[in-house]
Amino acid sequence: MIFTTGSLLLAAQLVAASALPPLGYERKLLKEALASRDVSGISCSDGPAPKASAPKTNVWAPITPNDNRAVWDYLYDPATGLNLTHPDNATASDNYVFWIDTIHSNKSAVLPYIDGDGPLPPKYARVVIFEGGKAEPNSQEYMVGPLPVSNTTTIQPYDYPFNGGSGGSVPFNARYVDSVKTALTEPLMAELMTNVSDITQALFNASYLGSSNENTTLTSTAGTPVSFDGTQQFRNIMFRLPGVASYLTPIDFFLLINCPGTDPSQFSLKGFVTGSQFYETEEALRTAFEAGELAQEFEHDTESGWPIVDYKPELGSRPYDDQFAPTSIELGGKRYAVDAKERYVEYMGWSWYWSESRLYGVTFYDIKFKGERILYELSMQEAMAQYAGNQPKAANTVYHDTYYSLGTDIATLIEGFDVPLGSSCFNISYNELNGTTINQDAMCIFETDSGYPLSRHRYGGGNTSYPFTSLGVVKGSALTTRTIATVGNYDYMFDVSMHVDASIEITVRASGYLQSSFYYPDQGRFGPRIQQATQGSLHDHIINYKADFDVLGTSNSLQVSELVTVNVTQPWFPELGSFPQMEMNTSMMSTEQQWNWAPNNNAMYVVLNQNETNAWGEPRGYRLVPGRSDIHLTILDSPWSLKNSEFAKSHLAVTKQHDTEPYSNSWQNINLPSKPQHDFSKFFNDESIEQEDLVVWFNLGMHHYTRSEDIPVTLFTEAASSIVFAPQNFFDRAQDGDLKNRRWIVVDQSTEEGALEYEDYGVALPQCMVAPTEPVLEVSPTVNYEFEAEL
Ligand SMILES: *[C@@H]1O[C@H](CO)[C@@H](O)[C@H](O)[C@H]1NC(C)=O
Ligand SMILES: *[C@@H]1O[C@H](CO)[C@@H](O)[C@H](O)[C@H]1NC(C)=O
Ligand SMILES: *[C@@H]1O[C@H](CO)[C@@H](O)[C@H](O)[C@H]1NC(C)=O
Ligand SMILES: *[C@@H]1O[C@H](CO)[C@@H](O)[C@H](O)[C@H]1NC(C)=O
Ligand SMILES: *[C@@H]1O[C@H](CO)[C@@H](O)[C@H](O)[C@H]1NC(C)=O
Ligand SMILES: *[C@@H]1O[C@H](CO)[C@@H](O)[C@H](O)[C@H]1NC(C)=O
Ligand SMILES: *[C@@H]1O[C@H](CO)[C@@H](O)[C@H](O)[C@H]1NC(C)=O
Ligand SMILES: *[C@@H]1O[C@H](CO)[C@@H](O)[C@H](O)[C@H]1NC(C)=O
Ligand SMILES: *[C@@H]1O[C@H](CO)[C@@H](O)[C@H](O)[C@H]1NC(C)=O
Ligand SMILES: *[C@@H]1O[C@H](CO)[C@@H](O)[C@H](O)[C@H]1NC(C)=O
Ligand SMILES: *[C@@H]1O[C@H](CO)[C@@H](O)[C@H](O)[C@H]1NC(C)=O
Ligand SMILES: *[C@@H]1O[C@H](CO)[C@@H](O)[C@H](O)[C@H]1NC(C)=O
Ligand SMILES: [Cu+2]
Repeated sequence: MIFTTGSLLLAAQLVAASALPPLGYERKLLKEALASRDVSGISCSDGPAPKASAPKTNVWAPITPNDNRAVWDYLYDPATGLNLTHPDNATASDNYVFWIDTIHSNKSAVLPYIDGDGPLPPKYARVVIFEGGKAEPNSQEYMVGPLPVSNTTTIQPYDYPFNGGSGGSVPFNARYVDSVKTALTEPLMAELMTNVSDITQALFNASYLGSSNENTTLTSTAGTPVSFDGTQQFRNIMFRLPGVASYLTPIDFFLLINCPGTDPSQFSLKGFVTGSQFYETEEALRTAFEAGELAQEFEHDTESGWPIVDYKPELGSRPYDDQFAPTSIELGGKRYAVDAKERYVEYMGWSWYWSESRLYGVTFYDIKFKGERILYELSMQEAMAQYAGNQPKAANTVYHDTYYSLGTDIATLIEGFDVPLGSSCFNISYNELNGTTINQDAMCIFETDSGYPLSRHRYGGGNTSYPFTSLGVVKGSALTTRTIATVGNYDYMFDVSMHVDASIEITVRASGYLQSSFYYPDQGRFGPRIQQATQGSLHDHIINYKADFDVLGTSNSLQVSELVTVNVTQPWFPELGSFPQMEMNTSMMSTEQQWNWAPNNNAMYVVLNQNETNAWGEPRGYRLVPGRSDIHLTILDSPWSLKNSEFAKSHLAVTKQHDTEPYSNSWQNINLPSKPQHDFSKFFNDESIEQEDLVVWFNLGMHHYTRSEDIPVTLFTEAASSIVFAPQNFFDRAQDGDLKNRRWIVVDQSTEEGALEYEDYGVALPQCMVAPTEPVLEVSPTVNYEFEAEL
């Protein structure tokens, strides 16, 4: 059977393609495949989603490309007095724009607009200017608006979202290490490594002579943090064999330098590390080398192609694997409607808006079910990773991926593989200088079968007083919005799924290359050997999210129902005397706090509105249901993640919503562990959270216990984490009764032939999936099957 020819063609082409395609290759294939798609009535899933019409303008939308260009020109107009240099020509001692994004709109300005006839809130650009030209060089964030640029537009420091004491300002030593700063450190690095190239050549048959030297045979990498409090800057540089998978072929050689400020003459060597020894000078290293103390026992296999994600025939073959694997297809056509212009979706009672940004990727707003608001905002806030190891790179590495503008790394999804055939895909854009870069088809929306029925029950049987067997079963389906951000080595897959029973599931998965270590036989405590000369480095992933609940308005409380064991006596069990039973100890959390899931899940957490009750008088709410791998950071007092990563240190947190607290982290916080620009723990100042506007912050993630199956890349099946928000007395009953995708079957067993009633509510398997040239598939669910056995 042929479903969507173009997609299958695309799939086949991609499987055939080996190695890493040049940038834009998938996009080209996708275009060609879509253009050649045979749409002659073969597939029910052809055709775009029906058009929805958003009730309001999307107030969270990213600033437009025109606004970006106008802001750029406005900033670069000498009249502003910003004294900016174009980035192409900038040195560390110049002022230049680093990036432009969109300012988070104040909720206090948005609600009157979306819920009433308040004015459309003004739009502002978020601008980062690297100000090396100042007497005290720094990086400063600004808000520029209102937009579009007019004579009322102003530029003001964007200070209010950051609580560390310096607002939107970050000291020069802690700002993002861009190509300008890297260029300053490169000469020292090249000279130091050239001076020891005879040693690296002898030990590793490779050397680093400078990034652009034709004879350089090593790549270098240095992570974050590069500073503790902005008064110093260092780089702990690891060297690797080059290639597509250089992350997996590090060598046992590290260069540590100090490089504070803008003046390279102040930069210096801190030392070299190899064989788990620290050499403060070239001389010390050379002495050890000449004494024969630096022999290398293991060597990377650079020949056999093991690190590449292509077909590996040496693993054998599996029966039937030459057939196309089962796939999810929207046979009856799409069951959701989209307003692409306003970034608005409607699905089975749900509605929401989305936006996108350079820092946070795709974010969700005004999530309603059957017209009632559940969440005002749902957004990923930070993707963090912290490593461990007895070598300077692993021991030092903490990543906050907003630092790398995670939203710019969200690229084209491959239909049929990354997302089901026929998914609705949308471009994701970001601003770069005065232009806007489009990542085509980088966010996809698709509905899938849940893989299990939503609900079912079979009742009766036998020839008794109820001589029938009845069975009701409801189909489970969900609409998922998916993006994948490839931030350097890792591919993070972000899913938000709206289920038809009014629950929301948020899932993050990780694949891609491990940041690995050279293999040290005596250091299995940091992970196993996973290749000839590679050790998988132990690390944590913590993905922080913001869930601004508005359960029927902004007056919400957080109810805790703890399971407790109590001794009871019951007069009808005199023989037991006192015996233990469980019951719920229910209370409202009174103040803002960070807390963890209860051991054995012995507590239920519900965000509810005490003033809104269902038909049974119960307060209407949404429960936080733990999913898979709900963890927090293991180390709570590491010098590398001391006070800049407080968001990662508990499973959950709840705060009162403030316009001045839109983010849990700051994207440049990573380089300020002991003097944070923004300290999440300061959110918790004992404000009351009873019938207030609440924000729940939660972490997903994984303790990455590395394994040889992380070669070539980590597998999404295991590296996954999730949470569910499920209605808890929000309705009067389950939200499955009104779904017609169900069957109701009754067999009358009082008669010999077992007369059958089979109700499909008019929703049958469509016939149009069959290609005209293929034999017609006989499926007609409304006929009376002979039911002989029990159902
Ligand atoms: C960079 O500087 C050169 C020399 O001053 C100048 O000609 C050029 O226009 C500048 N480039 C940009 C993008 O401003
Ligand atoms: C403007 O910036 C340059 C560096 O790009 C600096 O040398 C100069 O002093 C600055 N001018 C003023 C007026 O601040
Ligand atoms: C948001 O609210 C804060 C606090 O009232 C205010 O300082 C800021 O200017 C507002 N931001 C925008 C974008 O309107
Ligand atoms: C701003 O521009 C508008 C129209 O473009 C004009 O009417 C108004 O006088 C201007 N205001 C100022 C302060 O220049
Ligand atoms: C590199 O070696 C040369 C020659 O020995 C020496 O003069 C120079 O100081 C060394 N460079 C560094 C950065 O140590
Ligand atoms: C050393 O590396 C070169 C390429 O840089 C390679 O041609 C040569 O075979 C290598 N030697 C050994 C002994 O591996
Ligand atoms: C690279 O090595 C070759 C062969 O040793 C040499 O001729 C050439 O000058 C080297 N290039 C550089 C930039 O050092
Ligand atoms: C962006 O700036 C460059 C100069 O740096 C200019 O050549 C180009 O036309 C500008 N693009 C737009 C869309 O304004
Ligand atoms: C998506 O991006 C492609 C390529 O840049 C462009 O041709 C297309 O018009 C964009 N689609 C929308 C809906 O903007
Ligand atoms: C229940 O009674 C048992 C036996 O007297 C006692 O050990 C236990 O502590 C009691 N548990 C509670 C929760 O009171
Ligand atoms: C919520 O309920 C309390 C007590 O029943 C009442 O005092 C309060 O006015 C109500 N608030 C709202 C916003 O309805
Ligand atoms: C149930 O009872 C009816 C009437 O007594 C009988 O005809 C029938 O065969 C029985 N059915 C089964 C499944 O035993
Ligand atoms: Cu990992």
